[in-house]
Amino acid sequence: MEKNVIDLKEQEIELEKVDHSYTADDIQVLEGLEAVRKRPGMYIGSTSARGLHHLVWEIVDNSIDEALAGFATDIYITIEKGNIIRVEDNGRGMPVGIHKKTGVSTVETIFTVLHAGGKFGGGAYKVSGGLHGVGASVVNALSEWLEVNVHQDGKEYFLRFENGGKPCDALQVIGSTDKHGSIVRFKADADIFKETQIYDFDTLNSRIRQLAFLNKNIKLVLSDERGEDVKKIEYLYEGGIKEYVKYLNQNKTLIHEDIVYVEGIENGILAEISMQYNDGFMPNIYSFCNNINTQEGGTHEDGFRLALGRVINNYAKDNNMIKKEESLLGDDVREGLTAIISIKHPDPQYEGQTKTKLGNSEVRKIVSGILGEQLERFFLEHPDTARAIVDKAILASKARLAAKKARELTRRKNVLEITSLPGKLADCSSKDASECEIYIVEGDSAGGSAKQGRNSKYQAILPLRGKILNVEKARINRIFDNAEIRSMITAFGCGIGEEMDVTKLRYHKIIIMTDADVDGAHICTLLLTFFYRFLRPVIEGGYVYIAQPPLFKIAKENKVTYVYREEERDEVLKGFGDTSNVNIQRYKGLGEMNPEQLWETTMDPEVRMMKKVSIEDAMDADAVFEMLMGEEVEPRRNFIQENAVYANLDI
Ligand code: TSJ
Repeated sequence: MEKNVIDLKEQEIELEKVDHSYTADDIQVLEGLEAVRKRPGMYIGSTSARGLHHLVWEIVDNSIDEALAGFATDIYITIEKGNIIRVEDNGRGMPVGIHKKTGVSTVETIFTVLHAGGKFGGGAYKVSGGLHGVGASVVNALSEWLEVNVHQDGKEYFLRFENGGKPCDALQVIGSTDKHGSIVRFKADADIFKETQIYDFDTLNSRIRQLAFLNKNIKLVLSDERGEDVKKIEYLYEGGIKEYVKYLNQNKTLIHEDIVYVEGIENGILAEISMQYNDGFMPNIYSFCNNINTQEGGTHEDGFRLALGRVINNYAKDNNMIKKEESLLGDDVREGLTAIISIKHPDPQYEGQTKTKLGNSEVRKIVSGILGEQLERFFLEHPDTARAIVDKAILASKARLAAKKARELTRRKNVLEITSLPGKLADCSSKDASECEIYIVEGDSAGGSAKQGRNSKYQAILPLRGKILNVEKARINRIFDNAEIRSMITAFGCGIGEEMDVTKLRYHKIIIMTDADVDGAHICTLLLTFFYRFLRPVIEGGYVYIAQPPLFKIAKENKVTYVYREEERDEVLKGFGDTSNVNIQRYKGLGEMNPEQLWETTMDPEVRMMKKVSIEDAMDADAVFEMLMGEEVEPRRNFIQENAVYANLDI
């Protein structure tokens, strides 16, 4: 493979709006950052927890670029006490010289001129300044303070900004050093991030692990210094996306051992593909461009599908596994396939509703060429694997025809049933979907309490018996035969899969309420997997929540406090002072709560805690359970859980 060395001779920053007189520059610069503070959403999407975490990625991406350019190997990301973020790399260090057009140091320019970072350096695969990449100056603008240290040529430089990005001084030499690299520390501005300034360890951890998978041989270290015990996780994947596929398939039964990995570079576009089949039926195909998950697919995915279909059909025909006139369809060859397609492109064009569809047309042929040629060779070298894959596709094609009939039957049945809601459902009286909620409750006894405790005007209850079908492991006809799934579909009223219409959804909050134990967590996973596979717009629309029942009830005399986290329990106890006649009750299941308690703790919109499920979270549902726990917490409780209730469970 060619080494991706960026030509970095071009040191000049292209400034978009900067005048050549320095006084005028200063005004322009201030106006730039002021604009960011006035309308932060325009630059980072939102000022919610999501926007807050975006600041971290904006900085980390710059260090990734330095590593992709071949100059840094290690990146440290630390959450310091007080929710201060520190990002450190061992690259060349940001340029310290005076910048021609601004008359101040390049370091200062990077942090005070909008988009300066994105335009910086020429050439290859910059992941910073990408899809949402807005540059380091935006982070500076939205920080209470930000500090930069540069280690370069024996000297250590320092610069601090305050009050939304104003430099406190010029860049200074503060000492000597034998290291090289860049360090940025910042504190997000509470005036901007009003909702929360607390970083979620799991959110940072999942993305950092993903970045490590996508960029092989870069060491990424995440530390959390906020708690009493420092948490530290180190990632370095020599195999890159090959290890990503292994990770995604870790709990699956494989139909072949060796993981396919191919790579190639053409016209400055680097393409890597890795894949392996499991015995499941759902495809798990994720594509990326410059480390961004292209959720709407695009030309790299098209190229992948093209080559995959062609190579498998050719092999099947050449080896007389199917007749010359037959062919396996795309759905057949993708059944049970886990694949990562990752390209690095110097000038990506994004399209689609969410701008996550790769549009560059030259990519289609490049990816299909690289995969086509190398997969064909892989099949010749691994005939057992090739046969296992083709056999699976042939089975899928037979099942497809059977399933089509079954689906037609079910569809007709659904039409009949739609007039009568499932018997187990206790519906609400309101018909205004925007105020209606449906609780999917584990077990009849908890379902009973929920029915009695609810506000029947806008809260519906659907109890589920036992475990629902794992849709990852079942063919389509069995999915529609499952009683629990059928009652959900009928209750929701919006159909399913290709025929679904989210505007017909009868409840704008679908709330999963399961016990805070391993079984409950498992049911929750199964439900989310089902939603992800068949009701994706419902997750995308933000309609799905996970209820958070309390773990403990602490009572002293007639004062009662409900506690939702282990750590919180000790705080509450301290608050009680004398603990002699304190009664601590650990809730094991929802069934232990009477209807009033269930309402008070878990269902009353004024006090309950819920986690909103995001599509990213649902993505590798059964691979990492913690990821299913969303970032947003409802409603007006002024603390955010740092760890999900279930996060420490071993599933
Ligand atoms: F920009 C930033 F603040 F977000 C940031 C940049 C934050 C962190 C933690 C690191 C970096 C960064 C930038 N790491 N490495 C670099 N490299 C350069 O800026 C650099 C250095 C030298 C040359 C050259 O041509 O000599 C070019 C570049 C882009």
